[in-house]
Amino acid sequence: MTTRRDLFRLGAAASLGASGLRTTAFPEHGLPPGRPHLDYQPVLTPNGVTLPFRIVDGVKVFHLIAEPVEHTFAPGLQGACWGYNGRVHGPTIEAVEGDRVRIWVTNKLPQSTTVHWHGLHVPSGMDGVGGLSQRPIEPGETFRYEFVLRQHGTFLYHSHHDEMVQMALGLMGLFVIHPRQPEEPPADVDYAYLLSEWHLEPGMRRPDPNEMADFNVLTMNGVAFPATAPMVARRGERVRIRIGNLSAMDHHPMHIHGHSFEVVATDGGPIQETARWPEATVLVPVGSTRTIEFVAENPGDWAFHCHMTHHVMTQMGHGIPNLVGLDATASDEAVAAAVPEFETMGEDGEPTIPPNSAPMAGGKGPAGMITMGGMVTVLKVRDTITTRDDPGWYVPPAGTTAAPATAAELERDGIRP
Ligand SMILES: [Cu+2]
Repeated sequence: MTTRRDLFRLGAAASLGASGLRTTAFPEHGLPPGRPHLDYQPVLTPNGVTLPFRIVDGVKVFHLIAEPVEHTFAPGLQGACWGYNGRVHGPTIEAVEGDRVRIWVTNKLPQSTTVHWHGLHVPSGMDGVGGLSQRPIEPGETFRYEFVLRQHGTFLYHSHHDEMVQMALGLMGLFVIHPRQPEEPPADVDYAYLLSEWHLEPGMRRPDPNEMADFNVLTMNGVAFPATAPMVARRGERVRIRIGNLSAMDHHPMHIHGHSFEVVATDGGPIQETARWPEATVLVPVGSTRTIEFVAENPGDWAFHCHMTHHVMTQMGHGIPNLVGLDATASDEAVAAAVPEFETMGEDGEPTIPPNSAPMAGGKGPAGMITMGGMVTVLKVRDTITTRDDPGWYVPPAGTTAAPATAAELERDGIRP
């Protein structure tokens, strides 16, 4: 007779089997290196790049250089950051399950650093935690990290030494590993984002690592809307979006318009199909990744953004007294004198913007100002596309746009405004 205890044991055995799927035994020298476009469809990192590699004796060789970077968050907003290979964030590392990778890390920062491979099952001494798994990489030194990739999915890399400072300044990137066996169903297009947050006083250039709560520059792949490049999909395509979050203090509920999706994987591995459920928003906690998939079946321009309202604005929306309901025309001058950040949009022009700052919201849209900034991008779904370049604004079919009421319509429906 099968006892309850036996059932638990069977359950335990089954879950061990499932974890076997996540970490596969590969030979120490790895499998033949997976080739882009032949063995996998490369991921697209909007506003970012993929780290090049070379093959040496069957090993995929990469080179990361940690260094100071002059970074542009949005037009007019620059930061004195730290990044990899001249970029914030670092280039996306992309490889295939079973690859043996050798990643050289050169430190051109003014202080010591390490690199941690977040989510990867690596040998302990390759884990990159300063003082725990290795001694730090001193300025001017180059260290070797080498291991076989035993998983597939969306992972991260970041400094794990003086983390508060080094991550606040930008030392992080995405690490995407494709499966050795093709997935079913395959994604037609595969986008990857790394979310982060910064505190940059208007007029200052150095992001403040001491900030704990008030982040005023919210970024996707290091840039704030309207600097974020759109995602582009043909109607009917299966779209994958990989989202990593290495913000200092905030989880981000990422919301898509016009569609719903399933979360198919985390940085812990794939989620079984029977364990998925539909969502239109996915919470991406600090220090995690979430991968979502859906069929782009609704033509149009669709916002994809963090749903925290203070994360869809930039700099100027912070620290301003509550002025809602105030008769602005009567009090502008007094308020502007007391609160330098405040200025009502005048009839005769734009508000003045301090040097090295971005307006708290806004990009020009086809129907006026888009009143969002920060952690926002746009998914553009079209019946036909020829490239993944920005196809411009969607032109809705006649009669499918919200429009002012006519008197006849109001009369017909018995609406008395
Ligand atoms: Cu957010």
